[in-house]
Amino acid sequence: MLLRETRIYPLTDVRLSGLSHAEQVIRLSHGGANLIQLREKNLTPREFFKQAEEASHIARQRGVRIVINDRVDIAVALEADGVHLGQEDLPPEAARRLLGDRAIIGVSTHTVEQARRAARLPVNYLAIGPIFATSSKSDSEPVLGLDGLRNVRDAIGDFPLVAIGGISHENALEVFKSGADAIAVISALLANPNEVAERTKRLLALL
Ligand code: TZP
Ligand code: MG
Repeated sequence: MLLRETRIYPLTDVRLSGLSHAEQVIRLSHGGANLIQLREKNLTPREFFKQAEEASHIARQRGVRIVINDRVDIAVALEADGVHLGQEDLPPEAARRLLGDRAIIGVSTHTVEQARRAARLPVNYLAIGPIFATSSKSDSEPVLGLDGLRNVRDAIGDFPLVAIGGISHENALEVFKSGADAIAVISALLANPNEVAERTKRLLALL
C-alpha cells in the first residue's frame, strides 16, 4: 500500500523556503522523506517544468518518489510518480487515463462528503484539510480539527488518508491518533531553510 512506508509527505514551497524545488528535495530527503510533492503557485509553467525536471532527477537518484501538484501535463512530461489534484483541477478519472494504472493519484478534500466521494474515484490516497489553521495556503477552506479528521476516517474505512494543514512537531502525534496514515506538511519543515533536514528527521523520530 502506498503509505505503508511513508509517514510524512512534505510539499515544496519556494517562497517560504527561499530554495529551488531541487534544493528542497535534497534537504528533505536528507532528513528521511521518501515521498515529496512539488507544489508551485507562482512560477511560470516553463520555469516550474525546469525546476521539477531537476528535482525529479535528484529524487530518482535518491529513491524518493515525486508527485506533481496540479499539473498533469508536467507529470506526464517528466514521467513523475504521480499527481495531486484539487477539487477544481482535472478530474482524477482523466488524470488516470493520461498517467496510467501505476501512477500515484491523490485528491484534496475538505469535508466528509467530499472524502466519501473521492474514496470511490480511481485515486491512491485522499488528503483532508486543513486540520488546523494554516498560512501556507491563501484560499484555504474552514478547519476541520481532530474531530473532523476522525469523522473522515470513520466515513472512508481504511482508504489511505493524508492529513494536511497546520501540522507541526507539537500536534503530529495527535493527528496520527485521530486517523491519519500520513501527514502532509509545509511550514513545519521549510520555514527555516537551514533546518530542513534536521526538522524532517526530528518529525520522523516523533512518529
Ligand atoms: N492544503 C490544505 S492546507 C495546505 C494545503 C496545501 C497548506 C499546508 O501547509 P502547512 O504550512 O503545513 O500548514
Ligand atoms: Mg490544485
